[in-house]
Amino acid sequence: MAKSKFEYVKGFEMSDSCLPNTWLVLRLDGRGFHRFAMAHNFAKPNDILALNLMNKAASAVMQEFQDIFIAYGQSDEFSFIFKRSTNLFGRRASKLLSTVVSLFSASYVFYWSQFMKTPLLYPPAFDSRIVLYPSAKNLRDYLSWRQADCHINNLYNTCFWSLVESGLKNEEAQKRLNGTESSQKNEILFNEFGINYNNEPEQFKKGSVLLWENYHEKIQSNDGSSVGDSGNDPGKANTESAVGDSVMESTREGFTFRKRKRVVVSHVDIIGDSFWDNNNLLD
Ligand code: DGT
Ligand code: MG
Ligand code: MG
Ligand code: MG
Repeated sequence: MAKSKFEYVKGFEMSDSCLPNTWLVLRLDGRGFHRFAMAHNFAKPNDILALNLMNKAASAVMQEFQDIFIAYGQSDEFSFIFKRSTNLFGRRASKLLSTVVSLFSASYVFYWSQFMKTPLLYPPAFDSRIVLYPSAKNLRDYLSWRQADCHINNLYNTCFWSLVESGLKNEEAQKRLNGTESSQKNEILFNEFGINYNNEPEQFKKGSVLLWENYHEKIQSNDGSSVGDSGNDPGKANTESAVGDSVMESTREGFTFRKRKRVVVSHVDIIGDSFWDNNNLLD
């Protein structure tokens, strides 16, 4: 068929495919979540349910885009790291950004009522950007930067809200903490509020790390009766089974197993070497 005379307009579209063979980091961040958190009465400084909702939405993104091999989240942000070799959407930045951020936002709203006790009062939005990192060191430094940010903010916020709870006005608490070192904030927490910062929940101090984990799903006993999905308990907040990638595997002890993978959430240190030594993620 002949092209219409209008078709030339397509030539105005800009190519925005990302440099090949680089780690593709997509970070999204809640828009105006200072206000959003207040409007929805988020617990201060950390609302565990809101943080778990963020993890749920991020899991949904990983399920859909399995070239994401690690995701890291804290506060109102999430970073998704795609394999260096990914060719998803031809590595087109606008296509990747718009699809991931809209799936994340839709999932956040879709799962809201499963996590939150208050009704959703207005639609949340998230911004997003892509940054490409050419070396493993750059990528690790990026993730270290985000996790260090989580720790710094959490220490500050834990201190700030303890001071406010003890009777200080917001401005007074801010003034008190102005210019203080980490060690001084630790001392304030310990001496004035009996809080040992080291004992604060790992999720608040370190944020959330989402990884793929392989497992064997028991699907059938030798008498042909099916058994429950042993690996995908919906009551378990920290795991999500992947769909569409199962491979019939083996029969052992009268049971048939299927090899599957699922997203697992942990709150581990990703700044030091041991995480990277124990997980073979950077080829
Ligand atoms: P933006 O990103 O420039 O549109 O503006 P915001 O307001 O989203 O600022 P941002 O992203 O730098 O900081 C995140 C805000 O979200 C911060 O004011 C604290 C709030 N927030 C995030 N998680 C929690 C939480 O678990 N509890 C409470 N109370 N607030 C939270
Ligand atoms: Mg921001
Ligand atoms: Mg934000
Ligand atoms: Mg933020």
